[in-house]
Amino acid sequence: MTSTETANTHWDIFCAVVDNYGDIGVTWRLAQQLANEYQIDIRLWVDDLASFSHILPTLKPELASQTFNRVTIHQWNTPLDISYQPGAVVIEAFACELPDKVKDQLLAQQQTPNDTPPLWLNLEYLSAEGWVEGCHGLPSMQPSGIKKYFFFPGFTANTGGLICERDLLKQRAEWQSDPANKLALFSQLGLRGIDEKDLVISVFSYETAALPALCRHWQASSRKIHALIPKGRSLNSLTQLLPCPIEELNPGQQVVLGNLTIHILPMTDQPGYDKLLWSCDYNIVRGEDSFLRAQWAAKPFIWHIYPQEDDYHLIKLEAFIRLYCDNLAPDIAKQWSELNLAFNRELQSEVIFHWQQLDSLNLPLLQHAQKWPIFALNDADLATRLVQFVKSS
Ligand code: TRH
Repeated sequence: MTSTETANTHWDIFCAVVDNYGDIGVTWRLAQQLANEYQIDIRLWVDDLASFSHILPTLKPELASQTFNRVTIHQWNTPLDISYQPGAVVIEAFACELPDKVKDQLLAQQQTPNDTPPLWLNLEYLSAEGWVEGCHGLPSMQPSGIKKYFFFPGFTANTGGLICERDLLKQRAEWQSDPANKLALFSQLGLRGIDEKDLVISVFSYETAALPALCRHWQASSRKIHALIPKGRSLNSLTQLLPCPIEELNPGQQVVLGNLTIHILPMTDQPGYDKLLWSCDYNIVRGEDSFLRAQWAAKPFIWHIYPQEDDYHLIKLEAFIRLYCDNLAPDIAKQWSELNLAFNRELQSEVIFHWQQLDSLNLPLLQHAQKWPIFALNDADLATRLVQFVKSS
């Protein structure tokens, strides 16, 4: 679909914030990419603008509608108190239930001769599991007689792909080609005392006993290590290492523990967070969106996956590990897999052991991380595949 063909046919994206920032993080990136790269008029409906404002600090949560970066953002209240005008596509993100008004409208259009409701899609969570290929793009007939299609992001050519803006990898490579960029960013974030040769690790995880274990290990490291941690859930696991209650910590503050310095970070907007990931030597990330952005950063990372019932998340983690390690030398693959599994299972001594083992293999791990994005993207990113899917449906 060319930009001309998509012009003036708006799409609606509905996002319910479950918890944390991942749902809105993913939909916000997708909305901007569709608007900017495909000139689609996007209306993003969000039920929790206060959460959204953590990753878009200039957003005004009290406004019913506002426009940022060519995307119109609407407060999604129940019942819907802003009129919904049907467009070409309606996307419900992560199985959020569409508002009744929207469903009624789809049904009315279905029953009107010569009228067709928008193409209805459910954007699913990202998974590297094999079954995703078989389910991607399948329709499900709703009781109203309207088809809803399931769009599954994924790492292979037969899935919906991965969110990655057109120039992102180029911008990242340019940024990383000059070490002055990372040092300027650290200073802009109010971080002091970071030398170019120090090891810098960003930490954005959930609570886990693996984190204080690693911090104690880093404390005794022969090299200076800086852990950059935004105010949030990671710090809940570090209370015993902190000099004061978490509420009293301020961005820019440092906690020095031997050769480890913990820097308290402000939350930044998404472009700022991307640059942080590009600038660190190692990134500890979580959920879905930061996990993917760490891959685009082309640096080694640990993935703290969102915990699910019955440890189902470990199956998802293992599926990704299999894919990521496919072309990795067996000794590195083993240490990197075990490190990720131990981190997620909160196995403290194992985490330290595998971190140490991996230390001497850092260069080949970095080289793998640099090659991975092109391999993971296959022929097209998620927005491109989504536009193609709409065109062919
Ligand atoms: O916040 P998360 O834990 O979100 C999770 C996952 O998406 C999970 O799959 C979902 O089920 C659950 O929410 C409800 O982690 P995630 O996905 O990494 O999202 C964080 C977002 O916050 C991401 O878009 C990056 C952004 N971010 C910033 O913009 N600035 C920052 O300073 C930081 C630390 C993050």
